[in-house]
Amino acid sequence: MKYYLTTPIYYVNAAPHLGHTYTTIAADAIRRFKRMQGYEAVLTTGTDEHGSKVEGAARASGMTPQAFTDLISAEFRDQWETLGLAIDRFMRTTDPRHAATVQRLFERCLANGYIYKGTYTGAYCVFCELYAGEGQGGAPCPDCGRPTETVSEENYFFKLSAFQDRLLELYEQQPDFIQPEVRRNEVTAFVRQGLSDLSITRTTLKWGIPVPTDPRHVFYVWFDALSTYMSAVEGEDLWPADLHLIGKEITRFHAIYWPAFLMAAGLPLPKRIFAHGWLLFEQDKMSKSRGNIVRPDPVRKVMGIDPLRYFLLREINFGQDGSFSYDALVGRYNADLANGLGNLVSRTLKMIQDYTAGAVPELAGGPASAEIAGLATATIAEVIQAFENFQFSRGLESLWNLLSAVDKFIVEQAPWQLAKRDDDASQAAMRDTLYTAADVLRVATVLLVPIMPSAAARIWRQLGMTEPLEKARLECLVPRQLVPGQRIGELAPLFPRLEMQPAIDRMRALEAAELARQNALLGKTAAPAAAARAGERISIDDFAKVDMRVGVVLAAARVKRTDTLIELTVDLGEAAPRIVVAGIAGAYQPEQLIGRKVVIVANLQPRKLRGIESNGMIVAASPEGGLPVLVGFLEDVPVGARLT
Ligand code: ME8
Repeated sequence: MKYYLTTPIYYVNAAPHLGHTYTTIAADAIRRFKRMQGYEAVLTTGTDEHGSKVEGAARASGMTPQAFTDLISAEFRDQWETLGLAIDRFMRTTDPRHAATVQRLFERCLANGYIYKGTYTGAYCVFCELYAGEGQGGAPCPDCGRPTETVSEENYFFKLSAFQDRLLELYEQQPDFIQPEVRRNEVTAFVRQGLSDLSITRTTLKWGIPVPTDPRHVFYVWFDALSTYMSAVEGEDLWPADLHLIGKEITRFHAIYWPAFLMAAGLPLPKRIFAHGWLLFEQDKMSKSRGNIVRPDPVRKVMGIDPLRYFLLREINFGQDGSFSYDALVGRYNADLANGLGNLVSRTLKMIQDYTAGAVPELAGGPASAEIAGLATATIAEVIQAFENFQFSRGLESLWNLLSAVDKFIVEQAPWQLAKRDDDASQAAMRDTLYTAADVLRVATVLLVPIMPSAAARIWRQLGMTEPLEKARLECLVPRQLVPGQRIGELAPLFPRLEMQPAIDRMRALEAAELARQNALLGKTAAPAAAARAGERISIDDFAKVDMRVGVVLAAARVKRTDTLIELTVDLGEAAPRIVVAGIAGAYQPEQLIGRKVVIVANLQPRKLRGIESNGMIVAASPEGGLPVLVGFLEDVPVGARLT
């Protein structure tokens, strides 16, 4: 019995961050869960390496696209390995095996009459690589809000419009094809409005897979990217996929384009697409373009990867958006893992060591322990059911309710008092309590494997279990199977308590170091590198290249959907005022800036920030760890004066 699942293949224009990690951890948890149900589960991930954005990123870092993609793809692969994620297939879109699959898919669609050549003129968002409809560009991109551009060129088109009815029928007949429900409804409503044909090739671009019948064209974005799910398992008996796990922003491509491509090619469709919500950080979607990224490795170094897995899957309802914060992470770690699970394990096993000479005692079968066993039976069913539906948080909540019930049971039974009494009834009750607690820990450990595989393995060893944990099957999991007489293993702390602030400070410091490392990798000027160069001398000619001028702020407004940017209209004494976007919203209110004299670097190349073209940069002091302070003058200076 196979179970084939995939994550998106991630763009290599950014290094891996916690957003990518979230999906990949969830996929790894599902893979482990399916394996414990006896499936031969196979997980594919990989990297999406073609397209103009990647070409641009490579250029910006002074590398060839191939060298650049090799580097960043390896970064993803290494990241998953460091985090101990069980990836079975890692496919790159630059792999020749992948090109062969894309070309075959195209040829099948062509042979079946679903491909034609045409001219497209329309609005296109370069950032999202998304067509925003026919006609002229300029309007905001429906996804990111940046202005679209007008494009016109000869392309190969895919007849997406021919699939409207078949897609609606698919959603109708297989209600769980798109999950959760909210995404299914969105997609259905979108398809009902009618579908336009889709341009799937480009002649302007070189960094892509050539169209087999017309190599002047290369495949563009989604036809190429989606095929990875098949190319990764070409020649194996794994297609169709059982699950494509994705973030919600790419639902449309997976739930509309992908089944349509496959229908056109006469190939089997994936069984399910599950689109989870966004991981937010500082109230916004965590993403490279917003610059609000956290990386997983600093967290791993401070508390291990299992607590991060637990946090992400417990804290956020899978399918909905949820926030990441260091406070919440450390808070949950201490409450649920250090004080909760970790404490219950160490307390129970320590008592077995002290009161029953390190061997699991016999079960005497009192009513209180029977109640716990009953609760454990119900919990097993609840957790399996929840995980089956990817409701990790709900499953973990049930499991922690069981752990709390056992905690309470231990306190009520007070085995430390029973142990002191010599009578048979007290001794039996003490043994009953310890057996029951240890047995629930065995049950909980098996259920925890998908979520915290290494912690589960450690608890398993401490319980002295001899059966390999990998062999445990969820359908065989029943309470009261712990064998009396089994010697417990060596005890060791599982989740040492963390001091909140020092732990956060350490993660932040590691995060800064990781950011600098990634920036250096991408050939960007990282903060530490700039500081290192601070001692270097430049010539007067170098300085003369920088045109700094005095300006006065005429208008200022916060840029929508950011906490950092202000759009300034600045008069530099030129024919028309300029728009300058500055990251100073943390330090200044827009109204404070109006009428203020500022210094602008006037000869910088224009740069788009949040869709707004910034023509210059405001000069400010940037104290380490503090807010920016704008440069100003004690004496009056005329607008347009040059700084020399
Ligand atoms: O879209 N919250 O690649 P990508 C939750 N190459 N998930 C997040 C996230 C966040 N803040 N940020 C990223 C692409 N993700 C295409 C996919 S598939 C054939 C091609 C995760 O690098 C989430 O899974 O932009 C999201 O869908 C994916 O990373 C986007 O990765």
